[in-house]
This record gives sequence, C-alpha cells and structure tokens, in this order.
Amino acid sequence: REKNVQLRVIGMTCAACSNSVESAISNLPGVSRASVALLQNKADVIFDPSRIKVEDIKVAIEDAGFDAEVLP
Ligand code: 9UX
Repeated sequence: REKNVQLRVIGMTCAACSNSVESAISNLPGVSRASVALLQNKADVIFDPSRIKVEDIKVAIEDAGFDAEVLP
C-alpha cells in the first residue's frame, strides 16, 4: 500500500534546484512519484513504506544539497 508524504525543502532558489531535487527523489527505489514545487518549497512524494522510509527521502534531499523537514 503506497503512502504520501510532504516535506519542506529549504534552500531552493531556481528551477534547476527543484528539478534536481525532484529527480533525486524520483530515482529512489520505492518512490513511485515525486513532485517538487519551487515556490512553495515543498516536495510531494508517493512511496511504498515497505521499501523506503520517510527518513531516507529526507536524507536524499539533504544529499542533493538542501535542508528538508517532514511536514505533519
Ligand atoms: Mo539554480 Mo540551485 O542556478 O542549487 S541550481 S540555484
């Protein structure tokens, strides 16, 4: 069963930033869809919790060079 999570992404300043975060998340095993909104500083991710943890999504955003926090 897939779940949805939203994260605040801090530090994106141009469309290339949001595109790179979006592809970093999209390429994670267990993520079926990711969209990143530059102006809202938000990532919306659909994932399979049996394959990947929310924390791993957060870490992938940080590895791409941005800060991230999981939204409630
Ligand atoms: Mo745009 Mo983002 O030139 O790190 S790619 S600022």
